[in-house]
Amino acid sequence: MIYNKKNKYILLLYQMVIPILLVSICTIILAKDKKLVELDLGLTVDSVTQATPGYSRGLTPPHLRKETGKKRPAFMVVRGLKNLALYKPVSSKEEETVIGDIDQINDGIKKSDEFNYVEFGPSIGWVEIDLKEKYAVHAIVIWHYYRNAVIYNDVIVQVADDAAFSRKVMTLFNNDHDNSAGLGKGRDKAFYSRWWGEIVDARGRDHKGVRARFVRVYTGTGMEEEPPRFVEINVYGK
Ligand SMILES: [Ca+2]
Ligand SMILES: [Ca+2]
Repeated sequence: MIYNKKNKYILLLYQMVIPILLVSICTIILAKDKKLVELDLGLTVDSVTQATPGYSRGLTPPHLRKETGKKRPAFMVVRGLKNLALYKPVSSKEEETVIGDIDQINDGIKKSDEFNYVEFGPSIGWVEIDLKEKYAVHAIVIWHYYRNAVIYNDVIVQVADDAAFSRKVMTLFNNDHDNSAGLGKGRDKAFYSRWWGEIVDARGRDHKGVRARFVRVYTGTGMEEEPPRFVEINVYGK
């Protein structure tokens, strides 16, 4: 090749400009993919009972989260998440429910009225949802019965690779501050069940979520001896 000024510029183009362009294009694509959006829980007037029940009297457990009265900050997630729990197989520690059918836990209905909840006997139990395959789980949202102001004890949320919870068990939330459930002391706060649901964060620092197939939500009785009652559980992932 005859080395002249024109060839020099062409070589420079190949060696520097094109790689820079390629890196820039990839960066833009990745940034677009990582752009976060607010998790839409479908909290419309028609889909939840937007009542604000009064506070129970005299309940001041040391680990109760203070309610500010302000709207919860937007929970930002990667694009493309959906409720993977909807209509998937659901089971519980107790064979029988006291009120309702266990399938109501993930039927998509979040209203807290006299027909739309599942009640279990008065002990610490759990409900489990089989997502049918492994997914990246980013958030688990729980609606306990919220028509009355109830603080449920021992809310523990775990994910695992098997139904018996023996493989790759990960605890994502635990507010059992005195270890009465026997799964270890939890540092998470107790909370009043509310119509906006309790979000358990599984996003991780890099927004990759937590890979799992099975989700378990433990719940004890309420602090005023209310029986464990579930309205709905959503599992957001992809
Ligand atoms: Ca439901
Ligand atoms: Ca406890």
